[in-house]
Amino acid sequence: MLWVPIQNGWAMLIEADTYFASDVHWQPGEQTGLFGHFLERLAERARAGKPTHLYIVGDLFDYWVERGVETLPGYAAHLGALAAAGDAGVEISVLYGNRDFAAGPGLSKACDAEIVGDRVELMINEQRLLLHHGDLFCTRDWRYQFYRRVIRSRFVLGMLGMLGMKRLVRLVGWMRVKSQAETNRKPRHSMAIVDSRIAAEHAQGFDVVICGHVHHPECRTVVGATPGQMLITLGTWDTKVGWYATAGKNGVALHCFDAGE
Ligand SMILES: [Mn+2]
Repeated sequence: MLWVPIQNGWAMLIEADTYFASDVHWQPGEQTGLFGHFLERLAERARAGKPTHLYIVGDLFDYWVERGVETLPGYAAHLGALAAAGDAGVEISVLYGNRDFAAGPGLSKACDAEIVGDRVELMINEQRLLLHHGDLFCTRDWRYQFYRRVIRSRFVLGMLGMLGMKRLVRLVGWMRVKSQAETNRKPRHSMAIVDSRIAAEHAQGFDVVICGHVHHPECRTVVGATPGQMLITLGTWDTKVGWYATAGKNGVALHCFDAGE
C-alpha cells in the first residue's frame, strides 16, 4: 500500500498491476481534477518500473466527437494528462461508454491509448473478468436500448459524419441536455443493472463482471451467482472522491481514491 500526497490531502493507491475506472465524465474546458491526480499516481508507479495497466470502462469523456480531435475545444489538458501517463509507461485501454462511444483512432492518436471497444475479456490470476460499460445490462430501460441501436447504426453515424464541426458540437450538446432530462424523468429502478444479465455472463464462465454506468460504487453477488462470482460497479469521479478497482494476486477489489479534506 502506498500513501501519496496530493494537492489537498492524501490519497491511497492500492498496489496492483491492473486498474479499472469509469465515468470520469470529463467536460471540455474543465480541469483534469481528481482523475488527473490518479493518473499521476499511476505514472509514478510505472516510472518505478512496476507494470501498470489502466482500463477505462467507458464515459471517460462526457461526450466525444471523433473528428477534428486536435481542434476539439477544451480537451487538450485531458488528452495531455493521458499522454503523460502513457509516456511514463502506463498502458491505457479505453472501452466505449454511452457518452463517448464515438471514440476511435483520433482519440488513440491524440493520447496514445488503445481503444478496445465494448467488451473486454481478461484472465488475471486464474479469474475470468468481463469488462463492459454496463448500459447493455440495463435491459429494463428499453427506451435507451432503442436509442442505442439507432444512434450507433451505420446510417446515423454516417449522417453525423457529414455534419460540420460546429453543428456537430451543437447537436451533441443538445443530445446531452435531452439525455439528462430523460434520466431525470425515469424511475431509478428502470435504469438499474438487471441481475439476470450478470448471471448470464457468470454462466458463460466469467467470475467477475466489472462495469460502470450506474454511478453507484458497489461490489456484490447477484442472484444465481456461485461462490467466487461477483459484480463490481465502479463509481463516478467528482472533486472529492473517485472509485477504482484493482486486480492482482489478492483478487479483484473496489477502492476509493480520496482527495482528503
Ligand atoms: Mn454511462
